Amino acid sequence: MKQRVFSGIQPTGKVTIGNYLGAIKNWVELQEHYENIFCVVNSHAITTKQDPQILKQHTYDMAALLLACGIDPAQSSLFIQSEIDAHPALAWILNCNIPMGEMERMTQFKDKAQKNPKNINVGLFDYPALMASDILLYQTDLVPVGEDQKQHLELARNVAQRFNRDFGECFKIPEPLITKLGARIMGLDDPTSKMSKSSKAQNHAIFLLDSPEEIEKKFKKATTDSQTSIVFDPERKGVYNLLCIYEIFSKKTRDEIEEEFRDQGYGLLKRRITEVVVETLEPIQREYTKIRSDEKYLLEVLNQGKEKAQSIADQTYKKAKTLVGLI
Ligand code: AQP
Repeated sequence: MKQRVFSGIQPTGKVTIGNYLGAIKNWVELQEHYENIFCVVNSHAITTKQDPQILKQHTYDMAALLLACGIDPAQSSLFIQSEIDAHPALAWILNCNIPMGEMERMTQFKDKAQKNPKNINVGLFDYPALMASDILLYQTDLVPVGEDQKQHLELARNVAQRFNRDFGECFKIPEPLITKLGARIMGLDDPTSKMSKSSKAQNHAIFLLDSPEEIEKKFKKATTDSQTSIVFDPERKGVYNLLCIYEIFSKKTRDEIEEEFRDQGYGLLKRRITEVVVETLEPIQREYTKIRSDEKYLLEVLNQGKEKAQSIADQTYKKAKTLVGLI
């Protein structure tokens, strides 16, 4: 029996190379080793302001893009979170078993609240309970997590352990799946902040569906510094970020890269990054256009994913409901 992996991504904007390198690429590479459940977490997306029509479109775009990146429906179930009612239903039961203090410690809420001061809603605060529900519903063994999600996974583990102790065995306790190259990609305009799909800043992110001209323009404008050497120095945030992006896309070692750019300027570095990113994204973009124009195929894949996911989710939810005495 393969171990089960669960992961999700929010359709909150156009997918960035940060999402690709930090999450999607790893999902694709891992998928043959595990039983995989991947979810477009659109219910999480509404914790920040969304235009309903655009959200709907981004949800299907995201599903098509995941397939274009290599998520294989024969190996992985892919579905849309809001299509399975057990997600918010279990989140409610979990809510009633999470102490306020534990939830208040979640640092991502503080970050997101700072970024959205006009819309600090209860859902944003409660996001980790819905995420715990997503994971626990599927009796998940492993969750691929980046640095910023570690705390949420810990909360999911805590609530599962408490629930099993207080009401009886119900949930598998999920473990983090730490991947080697889970790089955190920073904004090209500001290398001190994470590259994010919902950022509105110009030249902040490279999107997976950007044209070669857009990619070239954004890398050209990327923040560097006034030094001359091109070396992996985390203190020189702009250059370090570009080198990390180049490292993953080019699959070269750090020594090879430093050798390649010895006595060279940032112009060459930016040209080489542009080349390798354009070359990598080109087949993904071609595949995306094909999949996105075949609505029937996309809906078939999502339905098939939903059916498989629903049968597991319903079983877990029913058990949790019975254990707490709900009819
Ligand atoms: N810059 C990044 N570098 C590496 N990994 C990243 N991820 C996101 N940004 C980077 C990873 O992508 C996955 C999907 O994340 P999400 O959609 O659930 O939300 P997020 O982490 O909040 O992603 P964004 O792009 O920053 O979205 P918004 O702008 O809506 O907040 C996660 O595995 C995440 O680690």
